[in-house]
Amino acid sequence: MRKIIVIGAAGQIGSELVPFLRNKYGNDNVIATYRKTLLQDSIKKSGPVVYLDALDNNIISKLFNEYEVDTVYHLASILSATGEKMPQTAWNINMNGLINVLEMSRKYNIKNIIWPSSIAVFGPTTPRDNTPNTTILQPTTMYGITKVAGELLAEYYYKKFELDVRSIRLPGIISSETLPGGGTTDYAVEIFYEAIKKKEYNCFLKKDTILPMMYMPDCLKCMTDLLETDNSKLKRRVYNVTGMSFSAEEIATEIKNHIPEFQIEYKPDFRQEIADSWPKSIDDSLAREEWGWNPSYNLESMTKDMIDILSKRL
Ligand code: AKB
Repeated sequence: MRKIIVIGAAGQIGSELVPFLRNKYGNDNVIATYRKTLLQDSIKKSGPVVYLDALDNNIISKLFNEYEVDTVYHLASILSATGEKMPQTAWNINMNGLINVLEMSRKYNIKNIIWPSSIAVFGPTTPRDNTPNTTILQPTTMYGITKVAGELLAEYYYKKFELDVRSIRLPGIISSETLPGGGTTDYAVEIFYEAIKKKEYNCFLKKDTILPMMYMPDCLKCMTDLLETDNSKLKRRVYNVTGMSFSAEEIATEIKNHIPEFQIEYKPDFRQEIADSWPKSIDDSLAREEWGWNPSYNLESMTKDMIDILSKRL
């Protein structure tokens, strides 16, 4: 059985990945770590929980040793919109956090590391439709710059030290448990909360802005399928993945099919420029070929599920 540590367990992905992993690998085998944001009670009650600052090598080393960790999910990161407000902090947390985790993983012979990259590695010079796995990477956000540098570090540690780091370029993730914070794709989650609570939403992107997205159940599947794939099948360290692509207007129309009185207004802010620099759709054929990636949700099924879950809870 694996001994897994999840760094950044309180975030949008971590808060759902931890219960998913505990279910699959056993409660005691998944250590949830947090820094600023406190963990949900259900995570605290179901297994080990510890404080970890990825900038502090001593704590990482202590935990790897104490729990005999062999697998790491390093999720702690500052996202695109917050990164534009504090670029130096984004560089510090995203880059120094990653290199610490890689260094400690090398020292403690960690078997596998999963570190999410993002569609933010692409920029205005990248082809925007059906963006290939190997293409121009010239991002214009600090977040994107840290993700490109992180991908190169992952390749470097694999080639030089045989450290098995694997990465997926996640699109916007839509989920019902924990709100995302500080991203450009966050609108696609907020819109559901506002549609259910207030029947209206002020969207910070233009209505014709199309971005790649994925529903959380597919994201969890993707992060665990990639981990469990035999290394001999993988021809690269970093994979494009996607679930669906839609415009802000298309998701609003889909929500109206369930909540006819829902109204949306578009008031683009600084995040529009970030969204305009990213692809509209992603070619994830290499992930499909090499490790069987196959998402289950599209705009229609994701919207129905989100509304069912959130209507009961809110
Ligand atoms: C963001 O919007 O910054 C993230 C991402 C696409 O990586 N959700």
